[in-house]
Amino acid sequence: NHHQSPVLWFTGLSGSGKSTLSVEVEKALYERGVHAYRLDGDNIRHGLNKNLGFSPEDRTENIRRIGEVAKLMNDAGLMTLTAFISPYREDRDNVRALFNEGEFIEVYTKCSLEEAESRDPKGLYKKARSGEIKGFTGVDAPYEEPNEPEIIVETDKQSLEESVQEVMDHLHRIGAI
Ligand code: GGZ
Repeated sequence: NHHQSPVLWFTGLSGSGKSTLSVEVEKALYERGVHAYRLDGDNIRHGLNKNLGFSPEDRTENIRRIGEVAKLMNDAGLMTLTAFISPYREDRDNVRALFNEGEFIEVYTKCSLEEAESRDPKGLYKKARSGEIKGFTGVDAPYEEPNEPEIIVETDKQSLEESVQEVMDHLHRIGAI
């Protein structure tokens, strides 16, 4: 029953700004002396989960493992940030259930498909539209919006700075920082 740091679970479409925002929030936390660690595709999908692809089953397993890792890091006392599409509501809710009330903070990086697709930093939407990639989230695979996320940032309407501030304000409000 000691004080627990929360996990910030960023969810949203590819190109919605999960990584960008989580990196900036991690920086803002660092500047305040908060020990945080970020899980993203680079350190998870290339390592622990490199045997997983993008089928519905593999995405579910991806999110399950990330949830368990986030739980371990949280037990170790770190504030944990995760940046994965996590397209299925049930998978996110299963992760939420690993944590105490208030410790799981779902951050929805809400962004229209049109905007996310126009950003297309890696050209993946283009490949999905041409059929080169099958089962791409938002094109021919689902994204289930959170019903009651703790935080919604509208990355196609607000600036990155505003979004960072919104997350930091929330953490302040709940006494996490
Ligand atoms: C969605 C895919 C796919 C498919 C490869 N669908 O923009 P990115 O490149 O950097 O982010 C996407 C990333 C998604 O991996 P996650 O682990 O976050 O997905 S999930 O939570 O659904 O398991 C994208 C790239 O991997 N990518 N193929 N078919 N995104």
